[in-house]
Amino acid sequence: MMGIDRYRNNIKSLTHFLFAGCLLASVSLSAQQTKVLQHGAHRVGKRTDAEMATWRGYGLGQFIHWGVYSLFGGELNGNYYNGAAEWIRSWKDMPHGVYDSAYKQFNPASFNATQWAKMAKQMGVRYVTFTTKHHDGFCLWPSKYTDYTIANSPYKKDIVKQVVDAYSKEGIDVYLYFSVMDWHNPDWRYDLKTKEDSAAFERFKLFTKNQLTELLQQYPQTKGLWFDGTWDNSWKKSGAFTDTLEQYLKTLHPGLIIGSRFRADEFGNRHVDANGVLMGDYEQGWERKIPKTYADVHGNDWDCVMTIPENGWGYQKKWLGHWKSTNEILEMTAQCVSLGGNFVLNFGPRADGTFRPEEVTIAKEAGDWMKINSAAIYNCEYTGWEKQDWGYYTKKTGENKVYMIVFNVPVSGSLKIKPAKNTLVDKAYLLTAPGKNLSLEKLDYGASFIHVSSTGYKQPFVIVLETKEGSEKSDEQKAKT
Ligand code: 16Z
Repeated sequence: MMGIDRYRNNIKSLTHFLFAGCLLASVSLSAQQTKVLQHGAHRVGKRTDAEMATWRGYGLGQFIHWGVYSLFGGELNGNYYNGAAEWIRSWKDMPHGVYDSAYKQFNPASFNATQWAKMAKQMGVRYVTFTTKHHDGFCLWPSKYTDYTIANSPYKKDIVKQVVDAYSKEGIDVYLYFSVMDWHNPDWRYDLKTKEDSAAFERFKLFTKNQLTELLQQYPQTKGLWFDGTWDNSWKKSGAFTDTLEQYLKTLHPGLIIGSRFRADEFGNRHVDANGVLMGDYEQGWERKIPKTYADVHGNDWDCVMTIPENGWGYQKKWLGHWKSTNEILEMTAQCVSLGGNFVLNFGPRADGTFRPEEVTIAKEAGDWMKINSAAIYNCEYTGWEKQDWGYYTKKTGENKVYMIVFNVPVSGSLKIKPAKNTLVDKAYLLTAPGKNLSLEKLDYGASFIHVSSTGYKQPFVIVLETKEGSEKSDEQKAKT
């Protein structure tokens, strides 16, 4: 999806934009290769407002998948579904009648939103994305536009409200996951092939707009919406509608953050429009994968959503295959932040409202690390320094401070640093020992070594580099080649 062509297109559009001097309804206006779009991107480059700056600084987030699928945990009558547990309704062995009436047993006796929020707070996450409605169509809030909601389960109480309130109280920003694709609504269509399809989908679009309006009105603390299930032809053919709806939602809720997965342009392009420009406030394509280099993110804001097991988001009784260790998760967090993104870790609570022990342990261990090291994660950005093998650099936004998050100490114990041009390292010290400067051994080409013990580490550690502007007096012999 994110090839070099798109990168070139981005540059091209940006150039056009700069020459055009002002931004009208469509972004780029000249040249044969650039299309005039009514429903393409309405902005080139990152958002510059305070809400988006907050989003950019989060560093670490939590995702929660919870719903009717959690009752099954990937199992039906002793047999295990091979796919992701939250997709079990689509299993050939699953009678729809069985799945669609299972909500009558959804009664999470041990659900305690305050405990969830406290666990997330302890872990150090600064935003949460919560499933209000997954593909099965079951609403965890009492929507007045369908009967298939929590209000008609034995539990009855509004779960979305409890989550929004409890997390907000802990100071964690709340984002609502919403699947457009809805297997329960008879008006949902994968494609629009007949007049009847189009008529049904018109009703579905109104239903979607109503539900989203309802969510924003009932949970005004919401900072953004995380859309899913927007990849089918029916939605791709509704570019104008998706654009109008996005603008309407933002009018209703100024500052609202919506990723690139929501809408399509009038040609059915998703994420990026026909001119290669991102549609949405951040790139939402980094799902279970992380960019390797800064060039890969094309100058966009982005976050990576990640599962602990290999795949699967909802509760799965039998967690087969590899599941990530806390150190792997910390490394992914550091990698994302070093490339200017956020890292969002998914949790799939059981149907009774409790978290499995593996998730509790990871949250606890990650939180213990964050308590000591979060300075290198929060409000940090890409440094522009050449990546080294020991780990990841992050830079405190607006400050002359670079963090080295060290994961791999070489057998020599020598950590190489090579600042960007015009930057010098003034001081280096362990984040845990600010008064005690580490010595920097100067090398050629503006590089230095910091020497540390080569063994004995159980977790990544952080070295702070205080930087200043300037360049080394160049008396070194450059190689003649
Ligand atoms: C491979 O096709 C997929 C994979 C995952 C289609 C949808 C998804 C859903 C998951 O159920 C989960 O909600 C994830 C965030 N989403 C993209």
